[in-house]
Amino acid sequence: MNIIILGGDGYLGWPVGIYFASQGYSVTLVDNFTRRKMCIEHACPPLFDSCSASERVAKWSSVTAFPIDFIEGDVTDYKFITQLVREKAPDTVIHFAEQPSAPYSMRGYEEARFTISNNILGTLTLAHAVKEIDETIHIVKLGTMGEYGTPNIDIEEGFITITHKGREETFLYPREAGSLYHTSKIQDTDLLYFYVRMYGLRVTDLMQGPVYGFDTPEMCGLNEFRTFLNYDSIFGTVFNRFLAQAVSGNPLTIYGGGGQVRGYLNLLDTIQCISLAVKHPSSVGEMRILNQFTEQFSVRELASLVQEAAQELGIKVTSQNLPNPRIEKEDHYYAPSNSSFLDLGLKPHYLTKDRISEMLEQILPMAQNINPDHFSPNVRWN
Ligand code: USQ
Repeated sequence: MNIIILGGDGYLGWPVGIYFASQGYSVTLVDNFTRRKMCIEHACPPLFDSCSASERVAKWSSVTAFPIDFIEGDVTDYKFITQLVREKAPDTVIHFAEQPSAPYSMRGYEEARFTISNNILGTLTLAHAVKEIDETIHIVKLGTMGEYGTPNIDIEEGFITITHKGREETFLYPREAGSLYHTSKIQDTDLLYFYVRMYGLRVTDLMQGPVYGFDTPEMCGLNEFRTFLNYDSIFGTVFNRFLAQAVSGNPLTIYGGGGQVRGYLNLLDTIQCISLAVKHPSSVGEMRILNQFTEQFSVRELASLVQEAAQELGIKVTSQNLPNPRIEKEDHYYAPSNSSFLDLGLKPHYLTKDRISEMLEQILPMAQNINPDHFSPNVRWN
């Protein structure tokens, strides 16, 4: 199988790429280094000093039996994408090449504009290129659980059947974003659904919750093969931030009351889910939407789990409730379904105390590199 991974230099793209390469797939990673550039621009260094993308790929290809191809390019460039898809003739294109941060998208007009244009145009460009070249190519697109928001009813996987005045119809599940980043993902889903209905594309759209973790077996514990992990308030996700705060002796930053519930998953389970989606593709003309998380926690619960695991290692960790920089519900109903991946065979790595301790131990040697100035939130929604 021949796979293109757009956004192959990112937090998820790289570990997913080396996983598929190790499984014998022919893998092409594509990236324009937006994430690296944004981190430099906003002075948000990653936890592990990763070498350049080309050095990392070259090292990978020289020490493993699974070479990877790397191409620099922009997913919003139609000429580039059509040439790439024609030349590589992939079975699957995995699309991660989006601006992934909610706080970044809410920082100001330029950031909002970049998020909306990069994300929506990237999806449009890919869908249009696939329609023109070969509509049987399976597009696996990373969406987000945040597309649904936190409604006061159960969340289905993608669609909901509504009976209205005695008639029935199935629609995309209602969406209600909490940031411009999440809004861009909603528009992506809508665009892809349009291309599926009009042109018979085959799409899997993954509604993923916040991911944590940084280590996969393919990295062999080598720093050069680590993923691009942020702990700052713009690009770091909450659990990864809590790990960095814990090992560097800083209080865990709970926004508001900490009752915000989300569906979380281990990086290893992101890889499993993507692999299951690729191995069990949607049909031609099918828009399949799968909820991608394994368990749900409130922010408060996550903080307690980290505190307990740290205590077992002899590290005392405190927490603080900061005024919430975001506009979001802090006390709400949350009941999303996630049975599809379990039915496909997902074996979740749940967040046990042992797993948290292991992650804390792995990043303890980095503690002196962590800059606590990056912990306090510096983007407010209003
Ligand atoms: N939060 C804290 N303290 C922190 C950071 C975050 O309490 O130091 C809270 C936030 O207010 C929010 C929750 O933790 O209620 C999750 O925040 P997050 O920064 O981990 O996640 P979010 O901004 O929603 O975005 C992340 C990824 C995004 C992905 C999304 C999945 O950056 O790419 O799509 O998780 S979801 O949250 O389900 O929409």
